[in-house]
Amino acid sequence: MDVKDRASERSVDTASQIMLREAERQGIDTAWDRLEAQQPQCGFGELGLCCRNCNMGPCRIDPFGEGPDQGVCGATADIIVARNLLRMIAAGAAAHSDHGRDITHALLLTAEGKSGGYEIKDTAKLNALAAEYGIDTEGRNKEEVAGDLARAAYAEFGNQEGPIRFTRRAPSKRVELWRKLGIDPRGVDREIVEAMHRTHIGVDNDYVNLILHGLRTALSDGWGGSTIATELSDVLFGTPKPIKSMANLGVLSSDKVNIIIHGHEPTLSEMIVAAADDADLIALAKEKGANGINIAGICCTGTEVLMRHGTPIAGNFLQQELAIITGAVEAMVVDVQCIMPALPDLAGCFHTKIISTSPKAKFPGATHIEFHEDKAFDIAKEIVKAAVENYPARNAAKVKIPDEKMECMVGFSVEAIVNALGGSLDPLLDAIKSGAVKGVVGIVGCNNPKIQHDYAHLNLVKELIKNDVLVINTGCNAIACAKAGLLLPEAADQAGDGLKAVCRSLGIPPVLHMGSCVDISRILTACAAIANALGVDISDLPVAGAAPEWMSEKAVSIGTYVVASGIYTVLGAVPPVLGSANVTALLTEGAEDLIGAKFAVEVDPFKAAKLILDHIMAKREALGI
Ligand code: CUV
Ligand code: SF4
Repeated sequence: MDVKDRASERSVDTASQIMLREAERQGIDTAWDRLEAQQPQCGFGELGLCCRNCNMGPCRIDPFGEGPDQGVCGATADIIVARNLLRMIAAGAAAHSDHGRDITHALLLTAEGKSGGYEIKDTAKLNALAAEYGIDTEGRNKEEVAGDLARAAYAEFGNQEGPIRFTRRAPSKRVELWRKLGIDPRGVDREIVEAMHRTHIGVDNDYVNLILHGLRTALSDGWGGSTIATELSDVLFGTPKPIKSMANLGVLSSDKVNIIIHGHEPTLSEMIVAAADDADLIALAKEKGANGINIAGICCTGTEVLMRHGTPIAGNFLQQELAIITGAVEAMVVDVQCIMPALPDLAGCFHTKIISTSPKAKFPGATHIEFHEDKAFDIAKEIVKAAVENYPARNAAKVKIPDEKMECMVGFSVEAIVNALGGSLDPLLDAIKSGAVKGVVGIVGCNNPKIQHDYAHLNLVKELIKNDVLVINTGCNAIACAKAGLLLPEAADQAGDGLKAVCRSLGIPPVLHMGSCVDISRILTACAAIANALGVDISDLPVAGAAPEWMSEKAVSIGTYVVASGIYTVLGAVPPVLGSANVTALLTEGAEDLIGAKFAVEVDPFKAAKLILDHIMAKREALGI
């Protein structure tokens, strides 16, 4: 196969195709090549049938019924598959929630006057959250209130009993159902510890009981750790409002110092963006022959500063390696999550410095400049300085920046959506009732080289808006849509007549960018508000979720809390559960009776759109609209 064909088979994104051809020309391997080298991937793993939970194993179950049907301890396919899934949920919930905890810590330091440069940016949100937590605001300054809020949220991570605050945004019917099933979540730390306990050899051996705890653990992430991450980030950095920016690798500059921020926690990216404005550092950049400092993001941390500052976004998950191959990146600054361990070796082929910053995430071969919130701005300046000083090492002959970038409009927090609607959700509810908007679908999640890059994301989104479904999105789906021009009011031209008219009258895109992965909490909050306004449960709404190209354990936690919240969810990549017919049936059928929503798996985005549209029409009919 020639080089051109391979690149266009791997991605639908022109900028990525250009860089994939460049990688091939230079003999550089990327995730796509490493996926090929992994073929055939382990069939037991694919089905979820291998267990390493004790040292009598590893054990595996023969899916064809010819080999053993139990592990050494007697664990069956049902037990092994359910335990493995629960561990994936626990890991994903841990990632989101540890992020939330770090934000809480930063808010606490800021409230106590001990942070290195943060300030409380959104007092209105602070007061609204304080009211939710029953914290007194009368006659107190914002630091006092924020201190109490941060301490209350901090304590909830380890909440042994009782509800966690933000779960009570959900309709009372939903909360009742969680209680009845015994899955109303406690603190996320407790749920994760219990998940690890239950999956230890010889503890929980009932697949239904295991999966139920999976729902509870995921709920403690979605309505707990993730919502805390979102809400406290808004207090500290400002609640996003619609703002325009640019997306794709073409945002890299040919004559400025390019710094890419990649990872997740805005505590770091906010400060890097601020430090890049520092007059001394800009002067230093000029002294080194550059025309200034250009910051661009990858993945979720890029999204955080994209929606709050309009910082351009260079790409989504599968573009992290491609960005380095442009030869134009002085530093890629990383913190935690979704950062490929392949980066330092790859950067070694160029002048790019990989700068790791988190004590939790070190990368052999990277430069480690440890970031601490109490000295945030000073450390950020040190990091930016290291990047600037690397500019003279750039080899102009190796620079190849694809001339591809697209304008986008981002930052539709729930508050911003309500604002765009003129102060209440009513115009959206009316549009849904009249059928101008058939329903609302949240499309989220990663890229996965098993699926042509961005293909499933874009086609599912286009198919839905064409059928008058309003799409809200986060994470790597949002970045895919940004690059394709779908996050612009003009994209309403691609929508059906009903949605087109609504978008035109409000001046909004048919695809609303709600933020990073932890901001799927915004989608939960929006669904809860809509359900409460209509006096129904979330599971009654004409809404759905989808993760067309997911890969991370975080996505498993997300999908699970979305379903546990009553939202039908279609996955575009097959999760490792097919080894158990019982677990598969529970997730894709039985869950409906249990919690009013279920999973579906559909790799083809056009068929996935059809499943979602059928679901939405059925929900509309049941509501009598
Ligand atoms: Ni947190 S989890 S690849 S960056 S959406 Fe993107 Fe989003 Fe998945 Fe990671
Ligand atoms: Fe094997 Fe059971 Fe140990 Fe798993 S827990 S490795 S199935 S003996």
